Amino acid sequence: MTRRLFELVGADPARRFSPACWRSRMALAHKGLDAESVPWRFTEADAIAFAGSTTVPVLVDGDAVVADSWRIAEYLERAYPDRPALFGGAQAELRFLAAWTDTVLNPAILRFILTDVFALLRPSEQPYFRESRERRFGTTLEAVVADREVRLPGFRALIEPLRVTLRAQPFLAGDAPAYADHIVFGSFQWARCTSPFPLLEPDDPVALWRGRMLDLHGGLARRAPGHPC
Ligand SMILES: N[C@@H](CCC(=O)N[C@@H](CS)C(=O)NCC(=O)O)C(=O)O
Repeated sequence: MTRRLFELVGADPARRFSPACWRSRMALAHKGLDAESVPWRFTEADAIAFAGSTTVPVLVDGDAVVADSWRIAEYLERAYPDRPALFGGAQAELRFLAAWTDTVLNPAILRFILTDVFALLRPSEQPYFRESRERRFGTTLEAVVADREVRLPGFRALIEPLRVTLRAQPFLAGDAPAYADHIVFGSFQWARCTSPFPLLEPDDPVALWRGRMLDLHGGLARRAPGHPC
């Protein structure tokens, strides 16, 4: 297969857990495209240097090399215009959703799953992860997650806009899923693939939507190694 997607893994190459990589994996599936998964680890900067990137996802599609999940979605929309649309004319508005997810939702989720992510990494990667994340948070990984039970109601309140939207319609994009859903789903799939911590009540409209997303494309995301939810 000439199409390859570099996806973040830890010790287990089958456990793909990056939120940004899941956006791209779901975007590919949305377009009806498969891509060989190339497992990539935090300490393997050299392996993606050809793409001019230090982060994944990186998509190689024939001669095209595209890094960054947003750029990958734009590329797929441009290269495969006859396949189901990702943006549906809402590309400009979706920038806000992506920015909210990157700067509000993902940092909030990370404070619940940080030590669980650490535990999934190879021993050789753990020092990089611990040092870089402890520098970012200004404290230990363990201290970041220590009060997660106490913070749970605050997290559930934070995602009220998702809940309100999903009470009114089955998907963030409307009646059918599209890139709006893949953006946010990547974050909940990141949590599911790394941590047993229950972020959502089972009857939360966001949890019910997550279940619908897990079922898409023959259960592509549900089959991925993760925790039941
Ligand atoms: N804006 C980028 C973010 C990519 C990103 O931060 N990827 C993470 C994995 S989710 C990564 O590769 N991190 C490498 C590191 O922290 O060293 C995108 O959406 O593609």
